Amino acid sequence: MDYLPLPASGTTPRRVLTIAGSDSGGGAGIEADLRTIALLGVHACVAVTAVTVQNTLGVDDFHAVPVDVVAGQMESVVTDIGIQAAKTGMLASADIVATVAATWRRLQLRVPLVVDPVCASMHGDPLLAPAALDSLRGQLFPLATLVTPNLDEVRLLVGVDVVDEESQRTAATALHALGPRWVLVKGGHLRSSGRSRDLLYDGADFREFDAGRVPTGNDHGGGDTLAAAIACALAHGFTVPDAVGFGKRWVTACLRAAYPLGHGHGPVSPLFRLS
Ligand code: PXL
Repeated sequence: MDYLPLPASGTTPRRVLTIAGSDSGGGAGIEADLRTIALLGVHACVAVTAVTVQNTLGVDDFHAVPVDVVAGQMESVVTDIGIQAAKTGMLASADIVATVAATWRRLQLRVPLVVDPVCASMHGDPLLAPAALDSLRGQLFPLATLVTPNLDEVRLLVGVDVVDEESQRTAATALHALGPRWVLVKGGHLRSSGRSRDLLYDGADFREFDAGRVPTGNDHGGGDTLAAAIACALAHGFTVPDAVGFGKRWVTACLRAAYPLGHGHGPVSPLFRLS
């Protein structure tokens, strides 16, 4: 596959800020973001929102980081290091969602923002308080360059049950009305299809991104990996459709390289890049 340009040794790479939660099992969340961002030759900065107590079998607990510490991490990074793109993952609470949105506005950030509206783990463990959905829709979505919900998140956010291409378009239209510049409705959880079809919408045109489904039980961190790769491509100045195309090829390669871990679901893996 094609890759992003690598920085010459000793030169400052592009920087992406990930605003997300930590997964102690190292499969998803910030840990997945860091692997992808590093292996794409981009420098990752982080604003940790929550610390989860988690292994491959599920999330047992989490501790949300105080909102002033979340805002402080964002401000500290952008005022010194500077970023060319950002992404959000697990935001845990309505207060954290509101803080991230208010801080983004206060710092007058003009770089692309990818919002992965993480609501639950693949095991169904909640990672976002239900009361935070309003803040996500009303405060963060209008700031987003791109939102990347899976089908469960689509149902929670706009109440549309995606079962086919028509309902996928209905969902994309409803999500776009909430204010993001672009919407990517990921079809990967449509189990009936042998393909993984994601639909990108900018309020005018629908674009499809299609890949063969990779049959693996080890797909932990797939959504995080996709959004992180898209953010890296946007940091390099790609258009949103080109960045989404790149991210889709990257996550498909990471799914093919996924490995078993622990007693549950192993992670998708960008480590193939090292061989
Ligand atoms: O994959 C979504 C996700 C994001 N962030 C954290 C997670 C998960 C899924 O489990 O634990 C911290």
